[in-house]
Amino acid sequence: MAKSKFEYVRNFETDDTCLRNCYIVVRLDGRNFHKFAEMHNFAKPNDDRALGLMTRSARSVMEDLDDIVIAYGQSDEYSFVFKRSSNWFKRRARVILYPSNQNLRDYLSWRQADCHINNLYNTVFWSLVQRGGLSTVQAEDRLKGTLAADKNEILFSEFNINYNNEPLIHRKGTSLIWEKVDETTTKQVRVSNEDKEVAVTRSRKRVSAHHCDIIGDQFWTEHPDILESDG
Ligand code: DGT
Ligand code: MG
Ligand code: MG
Ligand code: MG
Ligand code: MG
Repeated sequence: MAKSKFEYVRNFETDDTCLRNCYIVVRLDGRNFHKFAEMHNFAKPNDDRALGLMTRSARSVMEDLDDIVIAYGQSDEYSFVFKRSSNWFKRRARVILYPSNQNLRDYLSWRQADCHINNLYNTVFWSLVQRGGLSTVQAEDRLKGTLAADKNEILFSEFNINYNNEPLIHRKGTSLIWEKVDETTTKQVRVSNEDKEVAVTRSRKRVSAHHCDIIGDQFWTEHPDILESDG
């Protein structure tokens, strides 16, 4: 078949191949999620059913795309990090490139810091509204200009909440990574005319969810397989 006169539009695509050897990060953020959450009566500030659904969805994306080394989710967003050697969608752009491990960790740290700032604010805000009887406007006024320490203090002295004891999933978000697990199954084998059951152990990769700090070194030291070495 002759080439259509529209073929030429493909040339517009050729230039945007992402630089080789860079992690590719795609962050998906719910559009106008505020409205969606209202419409479906989400619990405030954190709706655990919605969080669970987000993580289930992200998990199936990750299980489908072997090239994703870590996925980080909080609020209405998930960031998917593709390994440096990934050739998915021919490395076509409209994404953000992070060439070094430090750059990539800084990106994820930025998202986790955002999670903390917002969740602390939301936790105090909705405590003031739901338990303190303030209107949303009054709660907003009350929190204007307050620092993290002030917010912790309001939570503690007025609502007996120690913010550090709030669920990790809300304070730290969710990191999905590949982890090796040993799976043991029994197998029927025939040995010298006898049926025998033998245990077979094989190593398998599985997506596991973590709600820990990813800003410090510990997480990265404990999971050295996520990042490839620089250089
Ligand atoms: P955008 O992203 O500019 O289209 O606008 P939004 O509305 O998606 O705003 P964004 O992404 O900056 O902030 C996320 C919104 O989603 C924020 O208004 C709080 C809401 N949200 C996220 N998680 C929950 C939840 O678990 N419960 C409730 N009630 N709201 C949530
Ligand atoms: Mg936004
Ligand atoms: Mg959004
Ligand atoms: Mg949330
Ligand atoms: Mg958002």
